[in-house]
Amino acid sequence: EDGYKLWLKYEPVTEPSIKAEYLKYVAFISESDHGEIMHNAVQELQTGLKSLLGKNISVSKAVENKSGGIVLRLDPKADTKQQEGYRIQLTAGNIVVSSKSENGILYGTFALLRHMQMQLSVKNLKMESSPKIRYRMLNHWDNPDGTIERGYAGSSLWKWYELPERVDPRYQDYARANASVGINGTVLNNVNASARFMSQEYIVKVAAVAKVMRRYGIKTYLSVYFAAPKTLGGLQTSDPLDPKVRAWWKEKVAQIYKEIPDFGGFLVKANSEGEPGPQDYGRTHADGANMLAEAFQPYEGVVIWRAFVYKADPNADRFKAAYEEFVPLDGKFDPKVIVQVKNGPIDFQPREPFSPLFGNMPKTPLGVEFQLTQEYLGFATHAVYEAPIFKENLDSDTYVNGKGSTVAKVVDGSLQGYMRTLMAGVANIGNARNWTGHPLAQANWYAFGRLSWDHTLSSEQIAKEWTELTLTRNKKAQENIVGLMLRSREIYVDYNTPLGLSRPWMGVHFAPEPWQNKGSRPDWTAVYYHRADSAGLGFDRTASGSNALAQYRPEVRQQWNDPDKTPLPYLLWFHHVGWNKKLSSGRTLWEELCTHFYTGADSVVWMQQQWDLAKPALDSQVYTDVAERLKIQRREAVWWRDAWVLYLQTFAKKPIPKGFEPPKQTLEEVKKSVNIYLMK
Ligand code: BDP
Repeated sequence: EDGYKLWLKYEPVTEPSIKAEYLKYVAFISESDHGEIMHNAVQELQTGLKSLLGKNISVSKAVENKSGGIVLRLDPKADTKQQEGYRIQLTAGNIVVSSKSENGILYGTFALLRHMQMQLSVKNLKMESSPKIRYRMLNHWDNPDGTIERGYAGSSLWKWYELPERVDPRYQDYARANASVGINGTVLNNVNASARFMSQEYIVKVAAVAKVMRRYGIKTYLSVYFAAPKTLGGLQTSDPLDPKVRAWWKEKVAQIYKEIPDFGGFLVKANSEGEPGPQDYGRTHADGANMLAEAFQPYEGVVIWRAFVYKADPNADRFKAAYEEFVPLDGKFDPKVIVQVKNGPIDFQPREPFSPLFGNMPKTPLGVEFQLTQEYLGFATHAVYEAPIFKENLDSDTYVNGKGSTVAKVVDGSLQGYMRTLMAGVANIGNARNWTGHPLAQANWYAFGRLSWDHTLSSEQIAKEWTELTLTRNKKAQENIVGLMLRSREIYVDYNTPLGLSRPWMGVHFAPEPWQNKGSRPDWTAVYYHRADSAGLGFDRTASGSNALAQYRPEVRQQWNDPDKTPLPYLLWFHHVGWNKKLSSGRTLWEELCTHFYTGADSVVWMQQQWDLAKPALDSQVYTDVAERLKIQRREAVWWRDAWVLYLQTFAKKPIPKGFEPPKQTLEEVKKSVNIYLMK
């Protein structure tokens, strides 16, 4: 078992009574239309049922009076909330999957197969489901040379040098996997974009990939390099208000649609971390986005404009940057623009408060961007199940329209009436045989897809499903693994950034460097974020500090404004707290920090135990792979803990509290080992 099949393993049904139930519906598969997507739904059913039940099932066109089969019924009047929604129920002795669209039929088919893989009864089968979000997409940070920015699972799936003639069969498996969890869009290239993708040479390569995606209801998007009119087009400028520049983009978009008639649109990172943008010409983000939106007017495509911006101002709080730049632009964006906001105000940290932009741009559709790839979560060696990160963010209450104004309701459009709704996940996929490097990281791809379809699902429910579909049907083993998954994020936070710490690294985002104090700009150091000094630790974001809290509604501010009342997981996000201060736990800050660092690192041993308990029910290759990675995780957790406590001790000037064994290495020794990772 090499993990290639992901959650689509379709292992034979073993429950005799369930198998008997399913066998009542294998006389035929009927399809009412011949579109490519429908055709793939039929194929998926055939493959799935062959494997689940050992039956070859043939396709029949007409169903009149026939029973005992599975009917895929495309019906403009189907009783679903959304175009892409589906309904599955028993009708006249058949299992009928109906939808207004072929895409919906495909999603319904995968839902039915999921149900069967979990060996659930079909006696009273009745499922209706519609996506809560319209654009459910992956963002690949893949470069044209095959490398992946912040990718830890091999090289890019996209083989640009082989395209368009050779189309790797793996693209289809990628598309299947995405469709099976409801994902309907993919951005193929890095947000730090190469202008190459706007050339005719590359557009035809992209078109060849898009052709595969289309058959699974997935639209293809590209990240664009804002200065392309100059670098690729040979114009004097890329100023968005220049008529020649506007004409260039119009022509470019038309050229793309000629090759890719269902092209999804552009994703843009502009004036962020050195990328070019409209501000290079004294224009605003809205000017830039609207120029591109104009080029998309004749088509269905959209412009997704990222709000990930911050300036090199030594006195600024990076936390506030996106809000300060974007809120004044509310109402100025073309309706075809969606602003894509990272879940937190800084940058995909293991725990962040929600971005204050959510809810505060009522006239602009805001999408949320999560990071699946584990840039700040231990790369591919640490097991971190991310659904709790996504859920924590989505369930946060912004209070913008009173209690219950959650981020989820902003993002799904129900709170402020956006039609164009978006959830994006920075992909954790590469060409590793098992797709994600760490076998358990597959669950993050799965969870993202399921939540983009329905954000009300719980982390636990998704973990259970994934474990059952992917790892084992043994209930006891599932409990061990699901337990491990559900605690994994908090354990990681404990040994990495407890109590609201963030960014203990700069260089590689892996080797701990909380002491790092040199950078080309203040917010590219670690000390900028934790602000340790002889008095205490943490970033004062109340009125006495940066006052970032003022960007939230009073009800939210109130939760985080008073250091005595701020929940401990958020404490150091908002307060500079004295080392001796007694916290709500009864411990001083120093004691509390040590407790988290030590408990976190020790809990990895617990994770190892849980994994070992499941061993008899697991495939041996998968067992060993994860067991070995957990060993690395344990070693590195201790390393990170030691780096932090030894460094913070130089400020706190206190012994390691009783009950915890002091680190076996000195601070100098840890620094030396970290430096190895930073060498060229
Ligand atoms: C940061 C990553 C950087 C990305 C950037 C972004 O370190 O590689 O380009 O996010 O999202 O976290 O644009």
